[in-house]
Amino acid sequence: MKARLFTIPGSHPGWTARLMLERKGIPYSRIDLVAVLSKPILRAAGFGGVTVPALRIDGRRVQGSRAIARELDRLVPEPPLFPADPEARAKVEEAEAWGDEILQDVARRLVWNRLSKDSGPIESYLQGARLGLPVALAARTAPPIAKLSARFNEADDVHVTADLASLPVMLDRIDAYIADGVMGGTEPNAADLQIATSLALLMTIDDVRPFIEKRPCGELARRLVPQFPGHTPAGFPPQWLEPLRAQAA
Ligand SMILES: N[C@@H](CCC(=O)N[C@@H](CS)C(=O)NCC(=O)O)C(=O)O
Repeated sequence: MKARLFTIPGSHPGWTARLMLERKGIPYSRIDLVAVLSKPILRAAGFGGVTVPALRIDGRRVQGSRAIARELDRLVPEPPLFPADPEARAKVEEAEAWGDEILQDVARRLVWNRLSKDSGPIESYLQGARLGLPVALAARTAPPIAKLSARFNEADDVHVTADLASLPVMLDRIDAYIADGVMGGTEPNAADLQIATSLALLMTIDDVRPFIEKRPCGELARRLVPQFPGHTPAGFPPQWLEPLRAQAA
């Protein structure tokens, strides 16, 4: 089976796809793209959409972390990414969809907001990337890319303040998935791999990591995605973090 994964360094759903391919034992080549520039390249590669992860596998094109999960399960059923029991599967699918549609965006906005104001840390997100040019050189393109990405992803201060205010409830929700056995089993499922990578990205932000790392969800993310790159030093205005502090108190 031939597989080629198109991703962006530090893309959390890109890491979800990588982890799923690795879990299935499918050998693949990886093309790392620069954010924003990725869009025309994906089009030129024949994909219908403009986001990563995008996968060519066995001559087919599959785009989106959830579609990829299902295609991989179809092609290589073992180990499964979804439970066989329909009720258990529905719960995993609900958690996975929430991770994809809600949590992913929060993690993306928080990081792009910080990087659009200080692009220095971008180089740390490029560690291990296969961009076809030296990381230090690629990092020089960072300031305009970070600003455009922040704009495309609505990573403005208003959205990010609201995201930080809603994060305590989101973390409770993930810990509840773990307590209920929807996530956190010995064999990671599609919801584990979807949500853990967003948590891993969130934990690259020094302002946010202390509020996640010791919780069950933080421990799960560390176990499933120990190698996630990137480090953004503290920089959010302290009052934005008040909801997280209040929950931790
Ligand atoms: N929720 C979708 C969307 C993924 C998504 O938005 N990916 C981002 C990177 S994390 C992207 O490709 N952005 C385009 C860009 O940065 O230019 C999925 O899980 O596949």
